[in-house]
Amino acid sequence: MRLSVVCGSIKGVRGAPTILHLDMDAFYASAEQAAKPSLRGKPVVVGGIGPRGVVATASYEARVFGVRSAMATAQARRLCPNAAYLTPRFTLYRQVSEAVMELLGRLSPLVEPLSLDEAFVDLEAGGVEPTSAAVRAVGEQLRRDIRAVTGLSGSVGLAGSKMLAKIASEEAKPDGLLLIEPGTESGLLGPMSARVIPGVGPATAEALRRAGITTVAEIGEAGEAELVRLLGKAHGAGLYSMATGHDDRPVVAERDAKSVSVEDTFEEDLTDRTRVQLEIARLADRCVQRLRAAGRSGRTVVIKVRRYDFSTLTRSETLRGPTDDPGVVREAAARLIETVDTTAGVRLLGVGVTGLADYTQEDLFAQAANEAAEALARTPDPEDAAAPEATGAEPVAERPRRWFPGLDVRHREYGTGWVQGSGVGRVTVRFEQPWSAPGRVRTFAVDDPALEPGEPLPLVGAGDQPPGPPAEPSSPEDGEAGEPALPGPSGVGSVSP
Ligand code: TTP
Ligand code: MG
Ligand code: MG
Repeated sequence: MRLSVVCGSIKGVRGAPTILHLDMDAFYASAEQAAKPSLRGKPVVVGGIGPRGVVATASYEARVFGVRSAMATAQARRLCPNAAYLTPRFTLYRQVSEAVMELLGRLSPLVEPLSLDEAFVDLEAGGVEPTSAAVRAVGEQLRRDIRAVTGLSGSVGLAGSKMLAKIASEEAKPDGLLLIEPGTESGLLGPMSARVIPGVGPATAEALRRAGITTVAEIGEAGEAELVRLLGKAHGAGLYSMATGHDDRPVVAERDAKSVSVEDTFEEDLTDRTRVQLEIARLADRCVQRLRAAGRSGRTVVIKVRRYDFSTLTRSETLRGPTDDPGVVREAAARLIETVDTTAGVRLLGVGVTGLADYTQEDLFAQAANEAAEALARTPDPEDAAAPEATGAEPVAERPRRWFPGLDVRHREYGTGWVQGSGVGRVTVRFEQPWSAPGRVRTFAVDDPALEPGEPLPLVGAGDQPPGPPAEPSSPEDGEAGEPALPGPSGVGSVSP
């Protein structure tokens, strides 16, 4: 059996390619190259720089050497020893992300961010004429606007469904646009790896491969019954319908999100039970902060635990009614973590609330019962700067200043620059700005009083801004090192549908 297609078009897909998917190219690394003229055109790796660090992303120049997201930084260093290894600067990435999302918001009221660098936009809801020519023009203009406002490139996919639009932007990378003309979907998709279908991870791909299925076309040809037999009812049926293009998932604006979650990866595995409980309580509080910020409440509390061996599990508990009470969420999360064996070590913990509602049915009994516990458990400072974070940049608040590579600095005499490296009591700084020519390097003692942490400089629109002498001093706590969870494609620290 072939794909369920007539003349190559697919059911469950719009007649016009009015769903736009944008994804920024090598996002963190491109932002670093835009900020640091000496790194343009060179391999750059952004991520945890500690011994247990993991690569967040690599510039396309570093990818040539095989460096990839989620790879151990130690392995990346072996593959590409000459790359610049930089600590993430989330403040900057968030600023760029906000500017990009603002541009998307001008196209349509229906914008669904998936991560800092990625979103779906429903152009039809934005009143764009549903023709290929019109949506292509909007996509090209968007790419120019993003370049002008942020200095960075993003790739755009345009298609009649979310799945196809995302595949299109991936195909268009880097710095491109691909529009999938209605009617050509199955021809394009058929030969692609089954892995392009959402929900086909390594395990599913392996199960399919053992049954001789490696391409999207072969999923369609296998038929629904065979897929259900291989993968179970829900997964098999869902996969079959995606692979045959039945993807009518709507673009959902952020306010309609179905869950809120936060998570933290720890630089060192947690083995101490009390510490695990404390971190879960902290995450529950942060999760509720996000929930409240979104004006929502939820009924199901979920925890996520990734163990030392990367095995990941979730546990959930559904309450009698929706809540946004930190005590209730913290209690549920505490009960859930009790059911998980963490003795061998925990890499990552997460807390989420799903089943969101716009209102709160106050659970007065639970609230009363939890008041005392809440008072006990409340940490003096919920934004505790000692909270671990995802990248290997360790907290600096209570220790002597450490100069992580990539971070901004100001020197009383030489102005603004960034840390190129440090060790044996010395720190090397390159003095350059986003708008300057590649700058010179100078070395200082780590405790040089003329040197202090700086702020990210704007990437564009500051051409006439002189590097200037330092203004007011900023404390290390303002830097990236105390940032919370890394927002990423996995929904880390994000509001996700
Ligand atoms: P991606 O969009 O997946 O990757 P990218 O933008 O770096 O490169 P591409 O051109 O292929 O889109 O992720 C966006 C950012 O999210 C990325 O720059 C860094 C961060 N990230 C992580 O921190 N960890 C990860 O495992 C991944 C995949 C991304
Ligand atoms: Mg990207
Ligand atoms: Mg992305």
